[in-house]
Amino acid sequence: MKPDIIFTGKGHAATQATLEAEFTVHKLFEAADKAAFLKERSQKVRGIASFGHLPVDGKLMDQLPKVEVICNFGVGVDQINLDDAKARKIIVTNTPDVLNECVADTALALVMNTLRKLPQCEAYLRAGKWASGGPYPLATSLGGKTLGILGLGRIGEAIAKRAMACGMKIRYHNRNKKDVPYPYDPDVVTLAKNSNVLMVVTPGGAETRGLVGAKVLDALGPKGYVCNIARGSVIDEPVLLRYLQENRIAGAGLDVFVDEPRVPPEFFTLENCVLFPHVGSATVETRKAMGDLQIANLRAHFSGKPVLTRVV
Ligand code: 8YV
Repeated sequence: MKPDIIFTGKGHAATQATLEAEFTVHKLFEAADKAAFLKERSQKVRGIASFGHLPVDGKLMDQLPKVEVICNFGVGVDQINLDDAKARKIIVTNTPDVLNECVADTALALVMNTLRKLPQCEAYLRAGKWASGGPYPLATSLGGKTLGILGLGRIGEAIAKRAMACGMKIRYHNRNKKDVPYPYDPDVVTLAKNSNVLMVVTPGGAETRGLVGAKVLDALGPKGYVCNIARGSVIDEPVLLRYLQENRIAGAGLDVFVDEPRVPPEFFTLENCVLFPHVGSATVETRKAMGDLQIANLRAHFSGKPVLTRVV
């Protein structure tokens, strides 16, 4: 008998196809009446494969009391209430490590594009302005600048390596000092003060909500840049928008937003920011690796083995 699992969102197609072959899949995201959908399946669903932003909280867990495991597609599990899962003895897994290099590539691209304004340069050329308006205004070099990494985990370390190859210096702030060759700052305001570019890599969720707000942006100052590869929620988005509009910081590079895929349209007309549609891990290779890990976790659990990458 195939175990019954729920898909919370439309996700990686090949991963979902494999899961559909091995499990009896119920697509919550397609249900018009979600409460009725869950009620009908409440006694048979034993697992959740989470894709995307739909909150997986105590309310959902209580509607599916037979759930034993939640396997997320993605390293960030901020949409899953881990305390609620723990209280119900539900195992949660994610897809760490397999995306580190890819996300770090995107992070470096954000820094480079934000300081050098390369997307804006290209738009200038495509708009036919080069011949009429002359060269695009000079941008800012990466070399010699300090990249302050907020959240020096495995992805942060991969970003540091890349930034150093471009001649940047690295500092960081984490809750705890690590055994790494980079200077540590005791809080995020100090990190911002000591950095030219602040790179947000810290996980999303209640603990980091709005961590980068006015005080941090003031510390960064009018020549400072902020880049975010983590979660939109870590930055106070309305404050950031105002600081960009008023040139109170030099620029921002954003791969993530508070209410994705909706982005406040006021960002679209600003010259001092570079915007990516959450493509940190978005390559064929990396998404396959993430899907394989999610599948492996589900297979392990339902064949009575320990899961591979347990969060709680
Ligand atoms: C993906 C991510 O965009 O792993 C994460 O936490 O944010 C990204 O890699 C996401 O998981 C895909 O739905």
